[in-house]
Amino acid sequence: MSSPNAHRLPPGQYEARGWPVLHFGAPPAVDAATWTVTASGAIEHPTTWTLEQFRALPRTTLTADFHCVTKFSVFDNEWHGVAARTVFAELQPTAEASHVMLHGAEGYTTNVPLDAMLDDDVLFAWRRNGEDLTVEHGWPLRLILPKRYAWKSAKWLSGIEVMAGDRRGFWEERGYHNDASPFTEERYSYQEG
Ligand SMILES: Nc1nc2c(c(=O)[nH]1)N[C@H]1C(S)=C(S)[C@@H](COP(=O)(O)O)O[C@H]1N2
Ligand SMILES: [Mo]
Repeated sequence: MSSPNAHRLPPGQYEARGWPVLHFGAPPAVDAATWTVTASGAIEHPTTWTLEQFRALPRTTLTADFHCVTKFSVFDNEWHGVAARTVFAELQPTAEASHVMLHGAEGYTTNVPLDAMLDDDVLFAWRRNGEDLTVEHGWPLRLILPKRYAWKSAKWLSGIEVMAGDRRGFWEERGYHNDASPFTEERYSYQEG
């Protein structure tokens, strides 16, 4: 039987009921009052924000699908946060900037090309469907990068490192595809050309 969402389900994925939780290791202890996000590297304006400062940036709400490489997809999530374009307009990447390493708590990292970060559906979010994220889903701040498998959507975001060149993150070093498009099933690094 085909679901009404079959036409936008990437190959090999299924539509999940609810919203599964998935991460490596245990979620960190989160104290929102002392949480900071630090932007560094190939940018004109290195910045450390408290959460309060980050949330004072212009906010946006957008609806997007979520695709995990373990094959579950979650449709029509309404995310609320700050658009990545807004953040990078503040940071002013230098001419050499080409990629971004997102740092989550506990040493998690994932790499994304800068131009993919500047797509109009990318945001740093703390709410979904009108509710604050739970810690297990990445509170107090996570990336949402809808056009890539969800391991790129780092939870518990603590750092935005703009790089002059590419470097592989946690899963990208452990056999996952560097580009991670669900629509062309870029799951594993042995598929890289
Ligand atoms: N910091 C951090 N972020 C992470 C992960 C992780 O292990 N640590 N796992 C990723 C993976 S593989 C997926 S599928 C999504 C899952 O997000 P969810 O638990 O909100 O569904 O978080 C991603 N972000
Ligand atoms: Mo995942």
